[in-house]
Amino acid sequence: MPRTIVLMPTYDERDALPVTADRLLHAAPDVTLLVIDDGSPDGTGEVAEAMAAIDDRVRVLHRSSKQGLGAAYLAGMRLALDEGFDRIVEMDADGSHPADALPAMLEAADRADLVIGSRWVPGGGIVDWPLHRQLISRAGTLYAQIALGIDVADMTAGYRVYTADLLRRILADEVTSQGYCFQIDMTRRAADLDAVIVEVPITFRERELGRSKMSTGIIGEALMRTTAWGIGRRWGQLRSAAAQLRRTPTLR
Ligand SMILES: Nc1nc2c(ncn2[C@@H]2O[C@H](COP(=O)(O)OP(=O)(O)O)[C@@H](O)[C@H]2O)c(=O)[nH]1
Ligand SMILES: [Mg+2]
Repeated sequence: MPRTIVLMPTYDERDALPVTADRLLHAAPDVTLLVIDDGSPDGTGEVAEAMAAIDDRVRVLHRSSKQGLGAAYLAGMRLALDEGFDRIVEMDADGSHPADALPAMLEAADRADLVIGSRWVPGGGIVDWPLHRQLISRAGTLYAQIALGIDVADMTAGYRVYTADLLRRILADEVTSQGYCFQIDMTRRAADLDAVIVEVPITFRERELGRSKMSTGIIGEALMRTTAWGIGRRWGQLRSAAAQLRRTPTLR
């Protein structure tokens, strides 16, 4: 059986984390849960330690300060690969990602390199999310889809399963995205490596506990980087098409 680790980044999630972890470990009892806490002022790190003390499946990675979601995930991913896990899952700590969808996502990973828990495929959706968040997410993923020319409906999704093999290949290059564009960046890199990407429908729920860390700075970073990546991708496609034309012998 593949060894699976769930990476769960936390920043000020003292109340939400235990509930989310409980649901996860019930839905998927064989996984290891790694909480990656950026020195949360509210004591989430200590809450995670208390969970780890009574459950062998729970581990904690403490980082000194808030360095963004991307950096937290990258630290967790390196640890997961170093320790030989076969499946690496990304999941938010706020309960937005349905734990009961994980078995189906893990099963899908038998036939894919990257499985995305997707809100924007038939059968997927969102519940209780304010309209402005829905619009940001919808517009963001649509813009990324068009700018990058990648056929993934939920490019910014944070509920994912990576196979170790794909993750190792992606991380062979340096990834520097900090905020939510980390997800777009990883999708783009997977597509560039011709990974098989499968979307499994999920219902995403607005958090009931704690508050969102989304900010306009994070949205700005995503917009700027996605635009630059889109231009880079199109330019690369143009150049290889031109090279192809030059190689084609002309008929006389
Ligand atoms: N370690 C760490 N976790 C973070 C950071 N920013 C956000 N998170 C976590 O990432 C997950 C998603 O963040 P959230 O605020 O719910 O974003 P939203 O769902 O887009 O509103 C949650 O588990 C957060 O606690 C960060 O800088 N460091
Ligand atoms: Mg959230």
